[in-house]
Amino acid sequence: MLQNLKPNFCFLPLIISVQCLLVIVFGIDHYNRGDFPPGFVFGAGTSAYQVEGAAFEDGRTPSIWDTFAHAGFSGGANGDIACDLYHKYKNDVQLMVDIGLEAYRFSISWSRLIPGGTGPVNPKGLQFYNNYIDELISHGIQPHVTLFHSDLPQALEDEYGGWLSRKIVKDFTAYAEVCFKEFGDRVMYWTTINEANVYAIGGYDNGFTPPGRCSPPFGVNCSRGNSSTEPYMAVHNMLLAHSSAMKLYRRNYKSTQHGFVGFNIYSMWCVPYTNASADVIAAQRANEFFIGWIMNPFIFGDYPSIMKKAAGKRIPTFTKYEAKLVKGSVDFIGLNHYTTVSVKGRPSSIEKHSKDFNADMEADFSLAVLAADQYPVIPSGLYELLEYLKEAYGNLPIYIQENGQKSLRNGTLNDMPRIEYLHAYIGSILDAVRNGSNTRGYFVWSFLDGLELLGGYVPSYGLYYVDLDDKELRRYPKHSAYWYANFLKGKSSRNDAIFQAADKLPIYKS
Ligand code: IFM
Repeated sequence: MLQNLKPNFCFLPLIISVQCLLVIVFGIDHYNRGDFPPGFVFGAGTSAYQVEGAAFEDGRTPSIWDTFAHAGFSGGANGDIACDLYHKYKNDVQLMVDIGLEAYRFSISWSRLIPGGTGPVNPKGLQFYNNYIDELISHGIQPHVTLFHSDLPQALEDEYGGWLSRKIVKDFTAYAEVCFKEFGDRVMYWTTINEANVYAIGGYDNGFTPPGRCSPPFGVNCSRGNSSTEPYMAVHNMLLAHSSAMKLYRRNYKSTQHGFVGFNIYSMWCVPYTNASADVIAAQRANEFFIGWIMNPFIFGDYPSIMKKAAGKRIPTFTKYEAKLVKGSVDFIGLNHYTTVSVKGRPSSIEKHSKDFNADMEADFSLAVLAADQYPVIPSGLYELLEYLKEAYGNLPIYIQENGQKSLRNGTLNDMPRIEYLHAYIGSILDAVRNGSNTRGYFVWSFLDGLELLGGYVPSYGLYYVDLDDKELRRYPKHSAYWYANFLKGKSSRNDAIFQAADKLPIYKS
């Protein structure tokens, strides 16, 4: 998603830090699965629209992501068929078993389960997710379920503007209740909302992601929206919807199901460009905007004061009731972390008359943003992020729910850079855990090469390559899949583990 943010920063001088361009070797090099504490889980993940396909089958209705893709914004690609996991889930679970995944993170398609967004449950959607969960459980794989991953039912967007309306709180809670009631006997880990912060920026500020709203001069082709207020409103309603679902879970399900409910943040880590105090202050400000926007309400019951000061009346105020509802309403935080960017302070020169999230955030600094085919490998950034969360927010349980290397889908199964990336980042988590971080799990993004919001099927994150030219959509393990399998078997995590030929995975045949 980082590249998705880039255009929004274009009006500022970009300062690409040399640090970003280097692969920084950090932390412990040799470690193995057994070095992690008991209970720490390793898995991989995908989300519904990116892999399921069967978009028009068995009663599913379009989501805002379908609409966005069909309008041509995903490079002309869409998720109509995607990896066809809807029909191939049994084979895919077998591939997970081949790797030795302990847990699997996936999202439920709201409009497959409740086609109207609100109202009757679709029996076929219910059956599919029951089967999928059963298949995982029967193979000893722990399901971690996300309820919302960018795919709001189009019906709710049309009816009342989706996340911009307070009505979403009731409908989201009802949807969550269906999931808790139907699947909660087997699902212990629930994440309500994925990447609320960048969902709001992309969807309502620059308009580059669904539902594609923005206002001039902050986005391109803005035909509707208000970039100055809507991102703040959307996050506010997401926090309220989450907290309402959590309240319901704690009241009606926790005592019998014993599960955990968390919230996910896209957590790019911002570091100062130099040690100069202007840069240090600027980096802190960026982290408050990206991370504090979500964390402060959960821990302190309010937005960071720096944000309130910058946004004034444009950021909603929590009523006493809302603050109480939101504060303490997470059992864990899910982090999607891909890279670190550096931030440079500068004297503020231009007085902006109209402002959006970025103008509020960048009052006096430039954010160096790197759009690259591969994310710069800066594992020290993840370590620092985990330290920061521990110190600033009281060491809540954390799951790294997405971390992985972006490459181009070109058919090659030899993805050594991805192995280096995964090895380095997992090592940095072990460092943080040894230093007291309450991080409890790690999920590679992603299990399969799926649809990307902006790049369609050009970018690739998967442990498995999916041959889109093959009508069977065969999956092929990349070297990173072998590496992860060997790591999970407890073998040395270093490169020599990759080619232990005896452990080669079977090639998938459908
Ligand atoms: O594929 C996406 C995912 O849907 C959300 N987080 C970022 C990933 C990589 O771009």
